[in-house]
Amino acid sequence: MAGGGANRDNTGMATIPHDAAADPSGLLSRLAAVVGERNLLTSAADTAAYYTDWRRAFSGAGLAVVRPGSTEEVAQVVALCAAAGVAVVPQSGNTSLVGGSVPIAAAGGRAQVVLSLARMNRIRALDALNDTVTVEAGCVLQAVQQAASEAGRLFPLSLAAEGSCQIGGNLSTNAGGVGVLRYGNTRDLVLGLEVVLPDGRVWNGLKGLRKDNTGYDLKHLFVGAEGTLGVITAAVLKLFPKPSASCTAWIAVRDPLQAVELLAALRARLGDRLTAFELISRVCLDSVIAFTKAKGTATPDPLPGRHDWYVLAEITDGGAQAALAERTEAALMECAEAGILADVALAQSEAQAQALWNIRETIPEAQFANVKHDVSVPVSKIPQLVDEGMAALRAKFPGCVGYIFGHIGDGNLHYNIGMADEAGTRALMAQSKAVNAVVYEVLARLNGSISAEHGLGQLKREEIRKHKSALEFELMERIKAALDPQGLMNPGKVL
Ligand code: FAD
Ligand code: 2HG
Ligand code: ZN
Repeated sequence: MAGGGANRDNTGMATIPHDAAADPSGLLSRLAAVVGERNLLTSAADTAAYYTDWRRAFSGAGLAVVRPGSTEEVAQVVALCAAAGVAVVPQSGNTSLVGGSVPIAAAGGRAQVVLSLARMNRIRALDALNDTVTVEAGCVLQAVQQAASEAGRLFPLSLAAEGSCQIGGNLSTNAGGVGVLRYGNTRDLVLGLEVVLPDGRVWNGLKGLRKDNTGYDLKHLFVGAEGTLGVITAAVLKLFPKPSASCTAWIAVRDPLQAVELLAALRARLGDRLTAFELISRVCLDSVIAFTKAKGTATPDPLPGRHDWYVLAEITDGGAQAALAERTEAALMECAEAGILADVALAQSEAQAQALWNIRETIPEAQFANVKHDVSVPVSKIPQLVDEGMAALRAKFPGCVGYIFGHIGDGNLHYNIGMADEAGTRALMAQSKAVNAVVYEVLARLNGSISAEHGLGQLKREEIRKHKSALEFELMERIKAALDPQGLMNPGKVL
């Protein structure tokens, strides 16, 4: 990139001269003038990480990566792109599993820039008495959890990517994770938003109100929109009392039916104290054991015997640890006596609890390559989804293995299909669409969803056409056209 002093262009804006051949419209110079030269990345080395997704399944090139540091800068960047007819791909932590956060490979001739929110990472305010925190969109989720904890509160969104995903991405995907059973999805955790609209205007909806019935609730348009309607720059998030007691149990169950029965039994005994309830198949545990062994660390099997299915449950409460432990042990004992669990290990320390959670959170990395499905059905239909889906898959792809795990308490399973060996899995991945078709057929019968948490991005953009009505698409397209008539926000995603 050429250096040199700033000039004035015909808008009166300061510009930094660029190599004219690489920047025929002068847009890059204008963007650099807004964000500073060092926050406009154009070289292959600097931009590579922004143009490829976490699983290295999607790649596309942009004109540049722009890294604004304030809402005002985001607004100017978006306005400049709109004036130049250049598309904007908002990006937070780039942990999207559906290719939502990177430029599409073929944008129909339209240039794209990646707008990274990473520099907008300030906690603007924490109102402990209102139980709210106001954060910029580029705050890493873990930093928000930490800020809440330091104020004696809980921000309950929690997922394996929490060390790198950012609040703007969480909001834009309406992320789920392991706390949904008790606290809901990200949509349930937001009270207000600040958004830069596709024409560069700023909507300030940063209200910390729990009640506000003054017309359409605009914030919910942007939650789960995957960056197709505007750029979220800040949010007011709900905080909760920080639990003072916590129990973590690794429970062996016969099958998914027993897991669902156990969920009902534990909820009846523990109520909302049951905060997480994750299903883990034995093959997933085995894959974590093998994965960590290959990296030089051991993952001990939490129970002495082998079982086909496990549940990782977390129970939290205020009050004394001893009281919660007693209540939890009594509930688990009753379930064991009633024959709705096969064995259980209750963590005796925070370190033991963390070790159990490490197993769960390592699964996505250990299961990096297979045919992924992020599906949901009513909780009561989970056993059918597993049994009927796997029977249909085995009939069509003999020897296939269901690397199934996930948020069974929310009816959401990561229904990932591979073979027993890597080469077989690679061959199966080449037939992904045929594998998807089998799972989606069962899902349709059970009235489920093909995307429970990761969104549509570019991965499921075509497929979703088969699963929603024409009326639903008409309404979505009208909303898109009303907010983004030029179609500049994250093209090729969702719609
Ligand atoms: P990105 O990947 O950068 O972006 C995601 C989408 O949001 C893109 O479409 C992007 O254009 C848009 N976007 C990003 N920022 C903004 C913004 N400020 N304004 C407008 N649009 C924006 N997801 C779950 O729901 N539950 C899980 O349990 C879960 N676990 C995961 C575990 C691992 C190991 C990984 C890699 C992913 C996991 N995910 C999970 C998926 C992913 O982490 C979530 O979708 C997360 O919310 C994305 O956040 P991000 O900051 O990485 O967003
Ligand atoms: C999780 O719950 C994520 O860990 C990732 O949603 C799911 O890797 C997956 O399939
Ligand atoms: Zn998940």
